Amino acid sequence: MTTPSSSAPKPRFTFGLWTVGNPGRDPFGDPTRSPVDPVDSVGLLAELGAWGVSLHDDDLVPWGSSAAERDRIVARFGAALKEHGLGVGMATTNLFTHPAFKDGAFTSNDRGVRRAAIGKAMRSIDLGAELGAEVYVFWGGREGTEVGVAKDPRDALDRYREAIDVLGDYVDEQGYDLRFAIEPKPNEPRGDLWLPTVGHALHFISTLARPDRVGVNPEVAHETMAGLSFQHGVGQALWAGKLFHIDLNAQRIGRYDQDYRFGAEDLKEAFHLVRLLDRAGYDGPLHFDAHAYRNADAADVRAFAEGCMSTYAALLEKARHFDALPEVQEAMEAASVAELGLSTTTGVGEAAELRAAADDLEALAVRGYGNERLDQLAVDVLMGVR
Ligand code: GLT
Ligand code: MN
Ligand code: MN
Repeated sequence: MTTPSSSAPKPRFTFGLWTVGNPGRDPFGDPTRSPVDPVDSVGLLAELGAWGVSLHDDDLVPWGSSAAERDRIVARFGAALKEHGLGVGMATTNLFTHPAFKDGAFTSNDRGVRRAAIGKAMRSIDLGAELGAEVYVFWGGREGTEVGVAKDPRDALDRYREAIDVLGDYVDEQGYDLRFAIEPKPNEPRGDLWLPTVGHALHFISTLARPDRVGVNPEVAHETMAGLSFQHGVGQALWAGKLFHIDLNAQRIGRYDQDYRFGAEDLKEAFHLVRLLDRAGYDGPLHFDAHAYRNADAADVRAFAEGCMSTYAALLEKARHFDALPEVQEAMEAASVAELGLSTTTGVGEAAELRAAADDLEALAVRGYGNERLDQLAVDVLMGVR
């Protein structure tokens, strides 16, 4: 098997404080694990070889803390990051736990809630900037509805855009070096969420006052819940220059948001994803937004975190091995994979030739594309038999 070239940058693996610190609560049952001190999560992640962490404001500073408590907690956490040499990949705001956000945050029907949500995001942006976060994520946890007549989708999108624009102004005014990334999700916890997929989010971004500042944070589980190919969603984000961050986990189609350990489901799609990110030269944080099974104890949480990273690293090796195999190169040739990268037309004065080209259809129908062989080669590599 080929080894990755030593010049390739080391993957920057990150974990949310809410992932390795996940207490194993679900809608039907109480926590199965004890709360984890964020400073202990920093120590664990450093020990396991992660590059950094990510956090919601409330993961670090419990809501309701006084200003003095906040400063003490943030200083202690910052010192732990420094001590262990960990970075902060992204920061975000919890706009979904507090009961005031029950009808949404930036898109609540109550203007007072919307203003409070923007204010909470401002404080949280200050925290992210203070900790040196690269990216600020907007996951619209409760931005949606169950009742079709309760909200006009056009008004909701106006308010969503207004919030992101106002927060962009705030980042500029404060002089922070922070990019935004919108995280789409089709449903859960609301019946339907606004910006349900990568495609919806990409269009929304094009309507913002500062589209350059804003990209997407696609999550494996969320696109898969919608039955979509994650590779294709990420591919379109890369194509648009908008892959600012990524949430890695595993999910089966048609289920609730499972957030399993990366690679725990659909290894083949995970292989496609890792191969795409590698070929595209994505060098942003590789963020595991996943949690251990509810029956995991502390030792198993460790196994969970190690598994996320080791599976990614193994798939990266498999992807590079796959592309280096002579039989794969032959099969790619037979499938005309590189030909899709060539322009179809010369762009000028070809209408007559193009019209005539339609006469070739019968002859063109004869060829095969060798996709069975090509796909089997990927399966062989994944199974380790080639
Ligand atoms: C929550 C959600 C995730 C988001 C996090 C950021 S919080 O766990 O399920 O997909 O990325 O707000
Ligand atoms: Mn996520
Ligand atoms: Mn999820």
